[in-house]
Amino acid sequence: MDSTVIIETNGDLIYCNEALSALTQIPLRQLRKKKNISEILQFDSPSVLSEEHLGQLTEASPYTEVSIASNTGSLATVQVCFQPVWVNDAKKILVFIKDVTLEQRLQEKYKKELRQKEEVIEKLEGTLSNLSKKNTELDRKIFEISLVLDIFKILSEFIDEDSIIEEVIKKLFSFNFCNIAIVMLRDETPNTFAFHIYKKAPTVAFEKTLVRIASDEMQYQEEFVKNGLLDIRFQPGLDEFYKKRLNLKQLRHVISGPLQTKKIERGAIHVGFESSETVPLPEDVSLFRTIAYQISITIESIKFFERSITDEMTMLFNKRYFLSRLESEFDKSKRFNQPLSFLIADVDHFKTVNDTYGHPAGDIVLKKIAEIMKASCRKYDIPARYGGEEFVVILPNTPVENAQKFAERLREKVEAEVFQINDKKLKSTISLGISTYPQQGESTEDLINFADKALYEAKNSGRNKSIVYSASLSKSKTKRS
Ligand code: GH3
Ligand code: MG
Ligand code: MG
Repeated sequence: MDSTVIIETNGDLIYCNEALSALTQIPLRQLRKKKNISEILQFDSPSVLSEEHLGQLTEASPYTEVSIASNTGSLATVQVCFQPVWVNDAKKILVFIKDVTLEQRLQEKYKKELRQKEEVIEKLEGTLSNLSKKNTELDRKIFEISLVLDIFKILSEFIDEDSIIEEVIKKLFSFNFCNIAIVMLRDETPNTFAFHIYKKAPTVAFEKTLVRIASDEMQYQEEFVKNGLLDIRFQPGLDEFYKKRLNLKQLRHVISGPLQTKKIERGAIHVGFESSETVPLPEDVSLFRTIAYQISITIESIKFFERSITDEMTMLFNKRYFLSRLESEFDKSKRFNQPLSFLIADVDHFKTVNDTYGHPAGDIVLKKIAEIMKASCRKYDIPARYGGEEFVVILPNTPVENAQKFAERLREKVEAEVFQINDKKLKSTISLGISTYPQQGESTEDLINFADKALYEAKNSGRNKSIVYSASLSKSKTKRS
């Protein structure tokens, strides 16, 4: 219900109804004690309530918005209309007050809810875009972790430099990390670098070409290794080098990963995309350089290990490694019930070679015999230098007949060899003793001892021979006894 107030033209209150009390929350009694309407209604412009204005009113004024005092002190907004009436020729004013606060409150409530909804939507949109960003980051992390894990697997499984590098490149290609890889390695030829160029190919893992470059053409490369990522179109020297010398005409962005550690400096691997606009990300550069560093560390430890098990002069395995392998191969043969053969070879009258041609000539003969032995072995045979001019070979899963055939082949090859020492040619022979598990020997010591006795027999019965140990030799001496 609207509030109704009757006032004199000077604003003095004559009457007000209960609705006004409800609107203002001022008890009716108190309201009726108020003298003038200006104590209840507060216009921005006081002239609205002035006697002049109200006295001149001849008809109802339009509704206008105005603040109204309340018991709580807050001001509500109402709409007010002044209507002149004449009572016994005296002009009175009827004031109609419409409560718009409810409507306004509803509107405000609605606006607030709308604002809240907008905020929720805004937050949701933020969360969504954050989620999609996180998703992209997660995809990248999964990519990096999978690639690094696969590469670590390669590094732990493969035990030679070439296989490690090629397997890693295959992996990089399969992850579409690049479609070109250039492996730059110091060559055996002095002052030369070998560039192994790998191109991703549709049917095979890669196509490979080799280009040898003299090191005085390499100044661009060194700079490159330091920088990590280069757009080679803007490196005039490098651009020409890649186009003309390496025949890579459409390569643009190249990441370089040095193959070096604090102790070794092998070269570098460069990767990129040929015939593609793909620009590597900064993360790609650091990821690749980490991979290259891991490859370098692995190669370094492989090289150290290889050196620790190799006889430097003959490049066969050394005695320490041979003894440990003999133990493990012996155990394996026992476990899998397989034959294991073993042979010792000793160069005949080697002292005479030294005495006649000199010690360096003797060395050349030993190296050549070692070469022959290595070339005659299968992948899983273990040839080693036992000491001085004595060699041994472990022949896993080999019965005695095959071991003897192998020994004879070796003996014949050495016999046939013409050793070239400067301008002189000389001939040499070897004698061999063979023992086999399980026919002979309960232990590795037995195998060595019996092969040695057989060797002694070969020497005693004329040299340039191979003899298989038999029980009849049990009483005979060993070569070194
Ligand atoms: P046999 O037929 O009985 O085996 O006669 P041999 O002269 O080979 O036997 P011996 O064991 O008396 O001589 C081995 C010689 O091998 C003695 C040693 O100086 C030589 N020798 C050992 N190691 C090396 C080496 O690394 N280089 C060279 N040049 N000679 C070596
Ligand atoms: Mg000898
Ligand atoms: Mg000897």
